Amino acid sequence: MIEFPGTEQEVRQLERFLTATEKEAPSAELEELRTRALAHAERLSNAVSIGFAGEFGAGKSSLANMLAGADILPTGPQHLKLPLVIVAYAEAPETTVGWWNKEPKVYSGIALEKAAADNPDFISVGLNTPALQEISLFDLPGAGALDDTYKQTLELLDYVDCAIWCTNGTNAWRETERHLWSKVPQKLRDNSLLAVTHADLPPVRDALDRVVGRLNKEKDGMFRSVVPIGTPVAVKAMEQEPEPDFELWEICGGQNLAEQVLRLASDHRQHDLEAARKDLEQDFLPYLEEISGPEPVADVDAGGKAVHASLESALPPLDNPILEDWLAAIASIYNDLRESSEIEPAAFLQSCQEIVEDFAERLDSGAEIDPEAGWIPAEFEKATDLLLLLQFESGDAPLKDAISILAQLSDNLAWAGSTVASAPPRTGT
Ligand SMILES: Nc1nc2c(ncn2[C@@H]2O[C@H](COP(=O)(O)OP(=O)(O)OP(=O)(O)O)[C@@H](O)[C@H]2O)c(=O)[nH]1
Ligand SMILES: [Mg+2]
Repeated sequence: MIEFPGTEQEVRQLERFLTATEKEAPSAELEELRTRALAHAERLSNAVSIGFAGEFGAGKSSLANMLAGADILPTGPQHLKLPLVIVAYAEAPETTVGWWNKEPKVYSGIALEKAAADNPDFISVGLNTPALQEISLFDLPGAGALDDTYKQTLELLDYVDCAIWCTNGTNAWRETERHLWSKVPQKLRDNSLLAVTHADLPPVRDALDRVVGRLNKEKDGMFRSVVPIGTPVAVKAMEQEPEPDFELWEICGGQNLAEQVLRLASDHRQHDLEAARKDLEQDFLPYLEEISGPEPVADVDAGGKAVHASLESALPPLDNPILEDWLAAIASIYNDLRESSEIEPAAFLQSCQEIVEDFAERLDSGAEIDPEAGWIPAEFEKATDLLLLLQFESGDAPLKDAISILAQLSDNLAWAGSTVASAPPRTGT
């Protein structure tokens, strides 16, 4: 099973950086950091796009349908003439008609024919298929050897992260295809597969080992791998009732192709994720730390005792609902810790950060604290950033720091959320 790496935490960190720096005095350095952070956030928030390209009738749409698990794209010689069609995730089925230079139009349901009549530059079909949250499919129009469609294919390939070049196994990897593919940027070629279609047809099947052997010798610098596939057979195997014919699915190449596509997309995502983490660690989070002020000067050794003391100082219960919720949230982390001796430091820090972040939002939106304590929501925001930073450090020290931060915030809430305002001195985090 290929795992698709999650991006939520990194996206949240990037958004935090972007929000926190929005109102900072502009400078060339900050501008460059923000542009970079925005690009990472966009990349990690979108599905990885896979382009299906190849000459006319090579089997692009059939293959995209197979992977989408739906008969969405028209196939065969007589089909409706379509521009680029994107199959992507949507809550409810919808069809978006798009142009490069004007506002799109949206129809509910799957309406390819109606969309094509608008003469768009591209059409996007939204389906409620969970896998499409990770991967979107770009079905390109067929490429001809010598006409404008050749240029159009190259232009559209600019929009995809990975590609599958479909070549018809009856006459695989012709000179015209090689010529077009040689113009594709190396970066995309490194993220592409060569799918040899029609592998189910007897003449292709009989010569398959020899053909794939030849293509494998040629593939270096061109494709990650060469994958034969008999698409209609793979579709039939998956449609078998009461359950798919897994043996047939494997024999016709469906299993291998699906695995290779998933691995391609997941490796691409991992690569983007690592690039974002590197920038967060080296640039964005240190910058945040700089503008959020120094780290808290807390009695680190006091550790859990500090929290204990703060709990005691919060009792007997005053009329302070936000503090009660806060203490319950912290108690739940301690319970998790007690129940599992193997809890990872990073997971503990992340739990702390999530709770602080939730309360920062709650404080921002509600009137739950003393009007005089308007500075406290900012303390929670700063603490969220600090807890993020601590996740990049090793050893026990970050855990102790995190506990001190929680203790400090408890003190703040004990004072600010109480209707009996017995104010302690205003110490910042
Ligand atoms: N036997 C067999 N037929 C296939 C295979 N792949 C596609 N076909 C058939 O080949 C024809 C063309 O397939 P499409 O999926 O429409 O090809 P396409 O590349 O999208 O074509 P254009 O969009 O017109 O360029 C259809 O009749 C498909 O049923 C395959 O692996 N095996
Ligand atoms: Mg097609």
